[in-house]
Amino acid sequence: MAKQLNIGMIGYGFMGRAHSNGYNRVANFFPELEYKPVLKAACARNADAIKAFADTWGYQSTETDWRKLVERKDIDAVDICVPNNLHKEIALACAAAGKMILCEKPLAMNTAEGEVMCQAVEKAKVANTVWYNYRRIPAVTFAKQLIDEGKLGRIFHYRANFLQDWTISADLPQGGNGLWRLDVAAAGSGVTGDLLAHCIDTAIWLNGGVTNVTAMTETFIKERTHTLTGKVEKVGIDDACAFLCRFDNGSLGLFESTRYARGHKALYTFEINGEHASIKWDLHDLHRLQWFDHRDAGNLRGWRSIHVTDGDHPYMSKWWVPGLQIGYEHSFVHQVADFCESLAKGTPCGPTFRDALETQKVCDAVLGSAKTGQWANV
Ligand code: SOE
Repeated sequence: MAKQLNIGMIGYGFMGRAHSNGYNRVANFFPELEYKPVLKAACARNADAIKAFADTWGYQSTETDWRKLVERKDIDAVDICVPNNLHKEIALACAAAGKMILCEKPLAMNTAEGEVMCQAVEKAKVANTVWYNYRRIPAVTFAKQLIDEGKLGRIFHYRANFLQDWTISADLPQGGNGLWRLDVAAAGSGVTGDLLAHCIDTAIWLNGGVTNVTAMTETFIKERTHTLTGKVEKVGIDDACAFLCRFDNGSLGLFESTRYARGHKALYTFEINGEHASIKWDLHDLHRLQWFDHRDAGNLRGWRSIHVTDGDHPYMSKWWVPGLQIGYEHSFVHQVADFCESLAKGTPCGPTFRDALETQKVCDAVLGSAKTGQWANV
């Protein structure tokens, strides 16, 4: 019989649902796993809201004080699914209590906080991971395999975008449910930590470390009503950010993110150009990987659109039959599966806190460069 992995969830927003879905479905599709998540408790300050969430997703109990949840003897792993300004305090309490941690991205408000969190989990030797879920979309994992096999050869360029359009209205307040992402005190930054952090995590995973960056940011709407105070307050987040970088392997990077790209809801794309081949991926068409191989016969050369749904593609043998695709939510199921497998093997489940700290360092360098107008080392 599988060993129980008792989960305590803190938070109940969009990500709380995505993670809970991952815990609930993993045992059906990865029945061989030695560990099986059990939804023990969900926690939030609002007792009615968390009760409704717990009932919907199958949590056995609720708490309204996260410290109580962290102290509970029947919790093995805590899922930190709250705004970024609470990650550090909760993670330190979890490490002190010997709890494993699955932390929503970005790891922290900044590198300094992230470093303290890394030291705490490493000292306590508790398993930890950060939910940079896009690594586990099969087409993205497949890109990683192709790169690691050397199929692209030397890499020259890495290009990524994450475009949305949901904050264009000046009437949108900052702060409170969901909209804490617009409040610098809760989020730490805007699109850099929220969206580009995903692109940076994938880029470091696929193409290695970033050496230095030069960036620009803009805040288009300078003041918004704050939901918590009711007052019109200065907006401290970056609405848009673009940066150039050099990777440690000598390749050049170009990244852009905004929440003001009318018509784009969650357009995360990347393109990598290597000596022999190029790859492209697009979150709006997430089950496909575009591949161009210069080694093909000249008269057959062209972009191939690989439908990443076959049994020999990453994770796909766990799902339906070849040709039937999966979606966004499955990336979370995969991360839970990999976390459980890592526990059984006693190996880290990437991105660990230490891996995610690298992304945080790039974000800090980007924001620093945007302020000074100078190149910044990572
Ligand atoms: C913001 O809109 C957001 O929900 C991010 O917070 C998520 O990390 C991203 O995956 C989708 O967009």
